[in-house]
Amino acid sequence: MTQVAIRRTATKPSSRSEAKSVPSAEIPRHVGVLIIGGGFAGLAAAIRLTKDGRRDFLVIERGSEVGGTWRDNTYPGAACDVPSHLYSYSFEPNPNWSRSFSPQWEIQDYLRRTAVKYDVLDKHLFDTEVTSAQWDDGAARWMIQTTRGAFTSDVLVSAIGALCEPALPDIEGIDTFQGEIFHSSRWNHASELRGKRVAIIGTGASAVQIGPAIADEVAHLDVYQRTAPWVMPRRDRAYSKPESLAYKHVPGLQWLARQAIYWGREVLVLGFAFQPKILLGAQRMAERHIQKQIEDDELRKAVTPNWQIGCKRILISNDWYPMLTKDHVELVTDGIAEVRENAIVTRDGTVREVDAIVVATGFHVTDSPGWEAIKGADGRSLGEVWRERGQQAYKGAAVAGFPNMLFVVGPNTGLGHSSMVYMIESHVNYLASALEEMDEHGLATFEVREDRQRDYNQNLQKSMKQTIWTTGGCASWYLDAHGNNTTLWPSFTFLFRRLTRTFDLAAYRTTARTDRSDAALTLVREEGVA
Ligand code: N01
Repeated sequence: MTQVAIRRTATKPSSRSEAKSVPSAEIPRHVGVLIIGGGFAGLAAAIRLTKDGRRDFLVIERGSEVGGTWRDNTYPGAACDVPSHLYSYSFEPNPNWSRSFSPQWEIQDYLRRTAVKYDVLDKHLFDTEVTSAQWDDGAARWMIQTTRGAFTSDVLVSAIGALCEPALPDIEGIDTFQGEIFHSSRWNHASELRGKRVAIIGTGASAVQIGPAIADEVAHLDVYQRTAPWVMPRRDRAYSKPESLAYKHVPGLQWLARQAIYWGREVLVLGFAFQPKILLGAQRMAERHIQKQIEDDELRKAVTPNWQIGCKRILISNDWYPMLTKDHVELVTDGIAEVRENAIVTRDGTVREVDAIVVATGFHVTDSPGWEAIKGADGRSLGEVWRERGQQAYKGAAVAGFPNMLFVVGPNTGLGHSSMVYMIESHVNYLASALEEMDEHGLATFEVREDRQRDYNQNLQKSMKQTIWTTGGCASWYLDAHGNNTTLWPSFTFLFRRLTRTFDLAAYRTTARTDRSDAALTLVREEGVA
């Protein structure tokens, strides 16, 4: 089997944030906190540290500007499927969202403006990749190698995110394809699809946005569907000028809108996590969406999933089904057997000639190659540790064996129903609280206790058993190689907020600085402080 290479061409250069980052002459080689990743999570952490008066930090970002997944996913039709009044920072409401579900460029622009406004760009090192991060127990520091030299830090923050490493299909002959081929998150804007025969592999959240956006331009479109997704109507609309003005000038109005969206979505947790039967109403609605938009019985059958709604991410689109009914669009449900120089061949032997292939096959979520680079106290990488027992952390934030390291949204912090920005801000609270505790108690190191991590994850996996993601009869990227859901938070998000409000020192082993002014850090092992 062969694999297609990742094409890294997608990012459109930024007008604003590229202009500013750490001046080369002033790059610090040791910082208090080193943050990997400058997406929604890394930026939130940088802003919080700055607000707390901590300027001894650095954000290392492999892209050329802030934005992470919103910088990378520039494919046609890219937009958020969580309303923007909720999918934005609580401390930075934006009254000017153009519509309820903002397009990618608008979110990216929001992130650029926010980074400028909170004056954190001079703490970012762009176009720099972390190649390894190793905990040094003797020095009580992280030793970080990057493509721009070595750094050390007291605390390491992983704000890498789950949807950044494209998963490429392992299909026979795919690397022999002679036409254009690229992953949805690495869109090649130099490529001209107009008038071409195009194939999309995959029918997930990315594909249902890409398909309708390119269908009318291309000569022919083949959509390769392995598993039919549930698709609901997209209740999107443009905001009027008076509405935006009201959001801007009426105190509390935007906050109220945000609260209404938040609680409207939080109710869904009852169905996802506690009583999946509640979601059957939503499934009937999705079935009616198919009936209304597709007349052909064969096609209706082909797009109707055989698993319960909610088991995988629920997609929203008003133009996916109408697109599939167009004469020049074909939904291919037979599996792909091989790719040739100019064609895709399905298992039934049909050869479909194609000029370009869009690979919309998702991301490495539970097996990210990024975890291989981070090595803990015993020299083993996160990848090695997590391959053994599945990816897990205490409160999604800390991993035993990896001292002084916190995630901003790690394992089991993902959501299927609401805004990840809410989870990000919860974890940023936890990080800020950890740094306060370190200061207050004069700590050199903290490391979560193995038993606390184990108990936390056992309870979490117990809750997971009753969720729709386990009982809904589907295979999804939420599950890892052991069959456990190590990606989603299985409860109400306000409970996660409460859980991460303060750093609970009792769950950690700590060491104190005997002499806080001593740079060499003489360490005294303690058995917990709180
Ligand atoms: O990826 P996916 P995505 N041969 O993993 C198929 C977020 N997101 O990029 O279902 C053939 O969902 C796979 O088939 P199957 C959001 O959280 C948000 O679309 O595994 N097909 C599936 O159909 C989302 O969940 C937004 O059987 C193969 C598709 O490829 C996450 O990103 C927009 C295959 C992959 O779907 C990922 O979405 C976009 C193979 N070898 C993304 N391998 C918004 O906010 C995989 N597939 C709007």
